[in-house]
Amino acid sequence: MTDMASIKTVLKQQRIETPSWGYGNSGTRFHTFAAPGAARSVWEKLEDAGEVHRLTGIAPSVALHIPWDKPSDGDWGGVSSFAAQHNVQIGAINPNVFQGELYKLGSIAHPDKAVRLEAVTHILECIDVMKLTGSKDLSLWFADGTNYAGQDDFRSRKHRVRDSLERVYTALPDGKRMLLEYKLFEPGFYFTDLSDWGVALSHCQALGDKAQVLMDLGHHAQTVNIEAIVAHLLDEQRLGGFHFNARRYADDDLIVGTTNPLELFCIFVELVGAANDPALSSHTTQVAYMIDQSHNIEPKLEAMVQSVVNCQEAYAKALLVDFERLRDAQSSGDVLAAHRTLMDAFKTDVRGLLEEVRVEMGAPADPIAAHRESGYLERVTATRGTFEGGGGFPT
Ligand code: PSV
Ligand code: MN
Repeated sequence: MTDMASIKTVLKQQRIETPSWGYGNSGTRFHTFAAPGAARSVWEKLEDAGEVHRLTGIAPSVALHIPWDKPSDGDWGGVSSFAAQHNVQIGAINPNVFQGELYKLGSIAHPDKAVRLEAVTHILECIDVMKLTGSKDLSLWFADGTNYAGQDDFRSRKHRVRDSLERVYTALPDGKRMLLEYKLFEPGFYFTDLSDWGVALSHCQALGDKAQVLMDLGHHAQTVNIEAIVAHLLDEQRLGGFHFNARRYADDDLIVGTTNPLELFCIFVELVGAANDPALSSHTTQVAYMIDQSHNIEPKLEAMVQSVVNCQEAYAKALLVDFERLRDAQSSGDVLAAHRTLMDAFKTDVRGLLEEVRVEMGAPADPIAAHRESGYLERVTATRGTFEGGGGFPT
């Protein structure tokens, strides 16, 4: 796409979902630092998400983690209306089947049927939360895995996972999806039950169309070509969504686009390429773009605004790729012309274009500067103080 008016129109339709847990204090296993003004409750997280949406214009939904975000009175309707008052809606619902003592040996793959049932029951309750909040996506990540060779039987675990997922899938109403997230390692260090995209994909294909794969950028082995996985999942029409973040070493949960901007750009190039393909364009419209980060030392709100802006920049650059020139170079075997065509777009400074897009959408031209000048952090710090405790992940 090279026509600027069309590029602007498409950029205005971009949506990035922010995670409630990114607004609260979070830490490493060494320490959780207390950030002035960090959100302490679901209400404060929704307020902050509303502010990120006001600043960026493209972050109108918030993913919730249950039970971290469960209101004390259990009134989910109240959560939805509070969100609406702050111009955001409830996005993906993330069950938590990894923090209870009972989950030491797993949740849906646990050898004990009673534990598996408890995990499934919690996920079914999360489907009820979806119904009450209007959420469309059930976002599933399992910490299930093992630490030692021989600890448990791989195939039995696979059957337990499949059986549990089938119970959940059956309860999923039409119009709602199950997003299945995979992760190479951690907390299991020998094996994880949903270790990679292939395992997640095979479960999704067996379950049905409402089951889609969720890719978290931090959940692969070093050097894995993530954009190629994106292409494959798109082509299979099974890419449900992303958890955006960045890493250098493991699942670092740093701000997306900071350590490897080229990778993020290449991911968006695959998405734009698929959106231009009539066979895949409708599939690409349902991909959920979510941030999943742990802001340990950085100010939470500014980190979130920066994350959204980084996704916006990567997308804008991907939209600038001259696909006609690229396909010509590819089909004629002109390796370096093809590469340069991509890099031309990657090296383009899109900041001016995005300022125009934001202003036309009624958002500030520079969301970071606007945030710093707004006094929002000072205001919320005056009421929230500096809370010594969790709210994010891990705590
Ligand atoms: C696990 O590392 C993960 O990426 C999953 O998406 C969780 O839902 C999220 O972190 C927060 O615990
Ligand atoms: Mn994730």
